[in-house]
Amino acid sequence: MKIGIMGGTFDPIHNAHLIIPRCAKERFKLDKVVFMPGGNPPHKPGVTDKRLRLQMTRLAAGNEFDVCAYEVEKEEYSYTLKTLEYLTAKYPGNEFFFIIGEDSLRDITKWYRPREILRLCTLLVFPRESRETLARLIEKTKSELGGRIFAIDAPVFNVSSSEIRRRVRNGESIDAFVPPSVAEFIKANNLYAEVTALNNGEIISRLKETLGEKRFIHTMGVAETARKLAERFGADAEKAYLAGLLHDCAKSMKTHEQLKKCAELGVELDEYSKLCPPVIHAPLGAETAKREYGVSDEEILNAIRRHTVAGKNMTLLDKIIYTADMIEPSRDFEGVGLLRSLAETDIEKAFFESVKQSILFNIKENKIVHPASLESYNESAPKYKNKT
Ligand code: DND
Repeated sequence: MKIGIMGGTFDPIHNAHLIIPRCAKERFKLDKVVFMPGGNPPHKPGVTDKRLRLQMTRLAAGNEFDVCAYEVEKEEYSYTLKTLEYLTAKYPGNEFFFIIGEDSLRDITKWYRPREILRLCTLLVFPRESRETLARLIEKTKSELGGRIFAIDAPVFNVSSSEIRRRVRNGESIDAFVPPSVAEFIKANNLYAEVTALNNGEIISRLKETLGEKRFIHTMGVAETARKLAERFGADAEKAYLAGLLHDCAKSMKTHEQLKKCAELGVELDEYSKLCPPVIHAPLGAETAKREYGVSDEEILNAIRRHTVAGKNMTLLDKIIYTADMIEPSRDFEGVGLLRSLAETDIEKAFFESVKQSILFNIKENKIVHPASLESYNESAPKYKNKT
């Protein structure tokens, strides 16, 4: 059998994702096409919950296509090579065709072991920019990686998941871009709508009621500063603003209340966090943002989760929230001027110095230094060794 695999994050699935396998099936005489939603895509942090994406994929596929939950059921990163190894072992004697768009092919050299992927399947590629650019890209990729790569001869179909998310956020219709069942699902589950101005307004009113005056002023300062840093350094400014707004949303509770709520909500605390109560509001804040403020974006939730102790492999958004929390206008401590001036031009250095100052402060006060902060410091320190 000739089996097409249509892999994707599908956040959300849209009409191009359906047209592409239809064209591929017809032109390459495939026996069937299976949709493979990615559970934990290595290249896209902060995507919508995998089960919701799987459900949308199933709705869109209807009776026309199969949907395989293999990647969704795994906890590890969804590497295409691993999926193809699984499929070829489980269904021997079949020929596999992996179906992607031109933009995916452009990135494929950065995927996990692309040469081996091309040994296990034929790539079928749908144009995204133009037929001509795709033809050139296919030649270039074949000369770099070898293997069988073919263009699906079809016109460009200009729709993207990010455009759909943008439209939902702005209250615009998505009916022309996704199947009706997917549009209904997005609406029913309130997906992609959390960063609208109205929701931000509601969040601000609620924070005003729950946080004390000083913390509310600090929170607004962090949100505004995070937005500016995101604009300056190329992160998503709306996500930064929302993460800034909610970073301290669980901080007004007393420690015993925070611990009780962590237990109720299943927020796991490591041994150091238990010894160091001021950090608890970060993981609890992420869970509160999710459950009480309706935030589903993992990128935002992670930035909230990591804003007190930092850690290894911080994303740009994580670093922005951490730094904004240190430098927002109402902060006044020795050293804040240096952090503010670094944050004008270099977010990496501003973040590194912020972590360093925080560690030094804790040491000076004989307080526990969470190992995640040290890991974060150690990760960047070699870059700045012997440099002021
Ligand atoms: P995306 O996140 O780009 O999917 O992932 C596509 C596939 O690449 C998935 O199976 C991933 O697991 C795999 N991947 C990516 C990165 C690294 C690795 C694997 C690795 O193993 O290291 P989207 O939901 O955004 O889109 C699905 C597909 O549809 C993509 O190939 C995209 O290019 C294509 N597409 C269009 N093509 C033409 N015109 C349009 C399109 N909209 C989406 N309008």
